[in-house]
Amino acid sequence: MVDTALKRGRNAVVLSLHIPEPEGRPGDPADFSKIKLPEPGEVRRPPIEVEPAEIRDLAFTLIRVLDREGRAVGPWDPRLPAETLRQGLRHMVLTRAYDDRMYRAQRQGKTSFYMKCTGEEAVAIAAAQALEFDDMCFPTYRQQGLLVARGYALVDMMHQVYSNARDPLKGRQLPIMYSSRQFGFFSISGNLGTQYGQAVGWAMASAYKGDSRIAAAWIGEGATAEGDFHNALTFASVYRAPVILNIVNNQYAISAFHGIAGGQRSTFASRGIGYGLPALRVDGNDYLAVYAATAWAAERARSNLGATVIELYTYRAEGHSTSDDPSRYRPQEERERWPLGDPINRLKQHLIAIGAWSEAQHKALEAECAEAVRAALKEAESVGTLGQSRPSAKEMFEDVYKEMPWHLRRQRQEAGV
Ligand SMILES: Cc1ncc(C[n+]2csc(CCOP(=O)(O)OP(=O)(O)O)c2C)c(N)n1
Repeated sequence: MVDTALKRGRNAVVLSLHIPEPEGRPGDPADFSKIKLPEPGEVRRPPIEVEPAEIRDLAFTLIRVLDREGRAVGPWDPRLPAETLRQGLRHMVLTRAYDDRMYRAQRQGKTSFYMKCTGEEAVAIAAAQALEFDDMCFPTYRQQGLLVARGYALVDMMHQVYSNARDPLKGRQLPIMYSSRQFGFFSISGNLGTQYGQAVGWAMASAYKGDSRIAAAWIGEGATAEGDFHNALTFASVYRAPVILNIVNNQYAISAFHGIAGGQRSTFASRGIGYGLPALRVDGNDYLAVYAATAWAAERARSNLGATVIELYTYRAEGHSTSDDPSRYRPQEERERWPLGDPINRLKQHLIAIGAWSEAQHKALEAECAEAVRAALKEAESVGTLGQSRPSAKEMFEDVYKEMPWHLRRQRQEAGV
């Protein structure tokens, strides 16, 4: 037997683990000075036929379109009509108003749980607008903006959050875990990462059937540490699945900063490189950049060129959920210091810069969205909030078995429903 102690010698280095540390803790100044930002318009836009190996650098930079003055610059400017931009702005303002109101409803004891997407609205909304309505979305709990942009009724979202008698999901999901086949919104899963494999599988099936629809999936940067993420990328790459694989890097996974998922070692976009996938890193608070990158990836997918990984670089402006208090683990003024600003303010500023919007119109839009939320809430609460109203008990026996087994028939009889 070899004496390993002897082989190593006396001066062997004592092994230690590296534990990533965030830049700041509560009480520290918010410091984003280490973030290197290319200028807006600086990053090239390759043709969709490009070989992934030729664009590896795009996984380490940041595609930006909007500059500080609100101008759209560079090759990624999607040159959208003002009407599309105004629609995007409306969807974002409405999503924020909905989130604010439902957060308050939770604090008032009307539901058990709520999650906002504040500061990340462009991620879902610009993508929804760049995709076709019948493309299939596999979201996380932070892409409620997809439903809003696709025109799903706010009141139905509220019924779901309240699990009341009109809950479209009949009380079978946690609040905010929406699902709508009709609106191409796959059931949100509480188990992080599962949607990635499902999206790739759905996209493979679409190609296998000779369909024309593509899939898009979203995952948080924290959940990229799950095996599901890596399995999905393998299949997406091998079979050139028509799917867009979005990674929403909002810097935090509850209280764990991005470094715990590997964000200090490399960019999240760069994970695509190992799988031979094209990977773009995009300013997620820049509505135009998100739209342009999604459109690029969608065109690739529709041309049988396969999957694209997109890291959307953004910031979770508020708590993870109503069960979280970010002041316990991050510096206070981070939100104000985030170098890429707020997606709503930036699109608003752009529309004003091109003469297609005004402060007065913006105020009116905010009031209109607040009113739409208020009216929907009134309707939802007339049915009932959590526990005041519930789906009929007989629902729990339905939709699982084609032929109800004898023991369930008996239980149903015993329950008298
Ligand atoms: C498989 C699994 N592991 C852990 C959790 C608990 N959990 C819920 S949300 C969350 C953080 C996810 O962070 P991230 O993926 O970055 O997305 P974000 O919430 O920031 O949008 C964790 C750890 C879970 N729901 N499922």
